[in-house]
Amino acid sequence: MLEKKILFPFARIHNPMLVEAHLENGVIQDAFISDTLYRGFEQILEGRPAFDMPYYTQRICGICSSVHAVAAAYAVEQALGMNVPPNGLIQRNLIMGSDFLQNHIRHFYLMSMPDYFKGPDIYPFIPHLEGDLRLTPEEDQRMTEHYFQAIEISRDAHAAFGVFGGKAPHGHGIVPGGCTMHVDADKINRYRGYLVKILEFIDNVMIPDVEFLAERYPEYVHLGKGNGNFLSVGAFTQPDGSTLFPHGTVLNDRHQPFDDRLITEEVTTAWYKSTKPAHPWQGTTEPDKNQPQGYTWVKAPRYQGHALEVGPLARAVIAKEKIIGYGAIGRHWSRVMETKKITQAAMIWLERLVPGAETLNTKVQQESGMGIGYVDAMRGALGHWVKIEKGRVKHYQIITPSAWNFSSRDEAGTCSVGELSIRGLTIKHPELKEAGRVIRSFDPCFSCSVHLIDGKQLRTLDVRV
Ligand code: NFE
Repeated sequence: MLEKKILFPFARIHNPMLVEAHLENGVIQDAFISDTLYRGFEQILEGRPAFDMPYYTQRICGICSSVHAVAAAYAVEQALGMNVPPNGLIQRNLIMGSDFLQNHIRHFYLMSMPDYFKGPDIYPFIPHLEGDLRLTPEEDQRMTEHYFQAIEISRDAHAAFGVFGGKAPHGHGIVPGGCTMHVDADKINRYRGYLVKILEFIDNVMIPDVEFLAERYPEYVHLGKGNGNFLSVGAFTQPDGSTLFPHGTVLNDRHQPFDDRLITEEVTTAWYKSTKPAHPWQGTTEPDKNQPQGYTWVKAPRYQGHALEVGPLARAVIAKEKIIGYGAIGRHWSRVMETKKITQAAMIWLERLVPGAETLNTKVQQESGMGIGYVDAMRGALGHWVKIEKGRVKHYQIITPSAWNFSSRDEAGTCSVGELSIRGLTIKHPELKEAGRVIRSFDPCFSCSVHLIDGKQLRTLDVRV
């Protein structure tokens, strides 16, 4: 029997996602995943002072603000020929590292875990999303305690962000040329204090919890895999030029270097004015809700024509690190392990900060130019492309990680890794809980694609979390 199910708004992700699943005899045959709000940032940025880009673009999102600041700063620095002092580079890594930590801890416990345990009869656990819950009452109780601890620990990660960023989210510390915060022993010690607490939580609570989850729900380690093609653009540039996360691609099981020129974006089935597939230097962002095949505001980024998976699992594959699976819990496992990697690196970065040394160099070589800023963000590959004329933005394009993972379909009909990952899933739960487990494992963020709301369509919704 054929059945069409629509879930909207899809809860426990960042912002409004609509999932339309086509089922036959309880198995998902196809799915369309739609971002229902429009992002107008490319237009908002045009004509504004290039030096303001880290501040403006951070407003794209509240959960991944620092990565936009860093990508924008890189792009402007490349365009104008600027050099960042080592203290500035390290400070950026510390700001961004703490942002990754708050994100991953929050995502694992607050967004994803409620798919696997019941919780007590209080908000936010009621009404309960019953079905296929495998924890004993004692284990459930333990997971509930960890859920509430995670709120405090992710707050500590935000406090660490504030040490060098001034505040979180949308910190004030990252600007073209470096960072604004004076480095002293007090700040280093405060940041280290938060890190010690976070690392203890990761070692004693979070890693055991993800391993426990993999043991209790073993099929989900593999269920929900993508197409096996991965991208990382690298992140956490260090003063010696190396990056903590390497960049690269895996296409048809072959590791290859990443080449920016092979990226295109197209809008065949997205609500934009029709254009040919184009590199972001040529790409435009002109909304057109009348596109006959349109079903989402997310464009279709492609690499040599391939839809790619991005995020912690992709980074682990590209870095040739241990993975336990390519499915939903495989992604969670890689994300959790990444928190440990970042925390350990941050301990070393702290030691390399030089109290009193310069953190910022605003000298430019020219007032016009073109620059690219790549950062592998919490959810994966993020790119900013800027053209600057006489200090002002002439052209800006952004491709976010969730645009890679949840793109619209392209001219050839190829769907995103996110849509592909739930095809073939057997659904028993009336609210597609099985698909929810898989979709959330990507840590989708549609707020990176959301900035103007159609006020006429606003309505109040009952949302089950
Ligand atoms: Ni809004 Fe973001 C990240 C960016 S989009 S969270 O990570 O860029 O997926």
